[in-house]
Order: sequence, then structure tokens, then C-alpha cells
Amino acid sequence: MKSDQAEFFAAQGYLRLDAFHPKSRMAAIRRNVLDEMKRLSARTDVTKSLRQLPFFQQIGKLSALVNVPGLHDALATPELIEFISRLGGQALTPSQGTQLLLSPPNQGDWTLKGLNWHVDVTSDPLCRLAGIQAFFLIDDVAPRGGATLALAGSHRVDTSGLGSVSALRRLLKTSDNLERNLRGSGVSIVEMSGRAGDICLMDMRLLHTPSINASKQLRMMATCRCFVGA
Ligand SMILES: O=C(O)CCC(=O)C(=O)O
Repeated sequence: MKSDQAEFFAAQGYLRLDAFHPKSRMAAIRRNVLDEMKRLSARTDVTKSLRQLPFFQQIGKLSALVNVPGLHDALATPELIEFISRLGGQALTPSQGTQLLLSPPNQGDWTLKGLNWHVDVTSDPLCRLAGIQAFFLIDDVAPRGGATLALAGSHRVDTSGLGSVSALRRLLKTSDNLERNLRGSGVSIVEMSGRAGDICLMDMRLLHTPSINASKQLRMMATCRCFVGA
């Protein structure tokens, strides 16, 4: 790991690792996902039943229906876990395996309004790192193609121009022009779109959200959470 990668991660709370996994490994997983999708649609009209749910629930429902054996071992490799531990400056251990993040195509118009911004860890009074979450791109994901969004810098929002986490959460809920309102605050939106094999590592204190897949392609990502002292 290069020292500028560690510095960037500490400041921004995320780090992109382009082409970390070979394309051939991702292609095998992609084939498995598509076979599973075929199997599902032979039994029921999955798309129709998903359409009745809010867009972020569609992701949870679809991802739970698809099973890819060996997913965790193929993606959360010892090499990656070692990298994550070096980035976090201590041993981090994967918990709960690796889950698929699948979004159906054509979920609607892409927007930053009404999203489900959240963090998955409770806040630490000493503001220490609790974990690092890896987001894997199994297939290419285009901008506005449903990739996870993260708020870079939101792990140290108290020192930003926004004042407090509650002010930031209010802004995320109410803003009509989020990108403009965040300008100059030290906090910015990162869309984890990219190429098959890329990984985005995220400090779990960062606010993040599912986003709408406005593209014609199934969004194929997966995620694994690694915790300090797990
Ligand atoms: O579906 C997504 O991209 C969001 C995933 C997410 O929020 C999470 O894994 O904590």
C-alpha cells in the first residue's frame, strides 16, 4: 500500500482500488448471477413483484433470492483482508460473509432526493474507526446505474463547514440541490460506479445510500464488512 493511499483514506473515508480482482473471476460470478436470474424468472415474474416495492427494498429482495456459492472466498481474499488491515492500521476481520447487491434495471429517474442515507455502525464517543466495508463491482456499473453512493468526509463532519452530523442529515433529507449545498463543506458525494474487478473501500462511519438504477443493465455489486476486534 502506498502512503498516499492511507492519507487519502484517512481524509476522505474511502479508497478506490481499480482492477483489484481479475476480470475472469468477475465474469464467472456474473455468469452465476445471470443463471440464477434465469432460474428465478422461469418460476415467477420477479420484475413485476419487485416493482411494487420502494426502490431500495427491491435491492434487498432481489439480492436475497440469488445465491452464488463461493462468493465470499472469491471476493474477500486474504490479500484484500491484509490490505484492509494495513489501511485501518490494525487487524480487521470480515463478518457475515459477502452479500450480493443487485438492483433491477430501469428503476426510474435518477435523483438525489428521497434516498436512504445511513451508517451501519453506532457512533464511537472517541470517533475511532469501527470497520471498513468493501464494495465489489462484479460487472461494469455506469454512472447512475445503481452504484452505492457515499459521502466522502462525513466521518469527520464535526470539523467540516457543516457543523454537525444532525445538520448534515437534515440537509440530506431536505435539500433541493444537494451537490450545490455541499460545495465548499469538505463533504462530497462519491458514486461507486466503475469497472468489473474494481473495489471501493469505505470507512463504516461514512454516510452512504443505495441509489436508483436508471440504466438498462442489472446492477451487480457485492459487499463485505470487516470489523476492528471482530
Ligand atoms: O445497495 C447499495 O448499494 C447500498 C448498500 C448499503 O447501504 C450497505 O451495504 O450498507
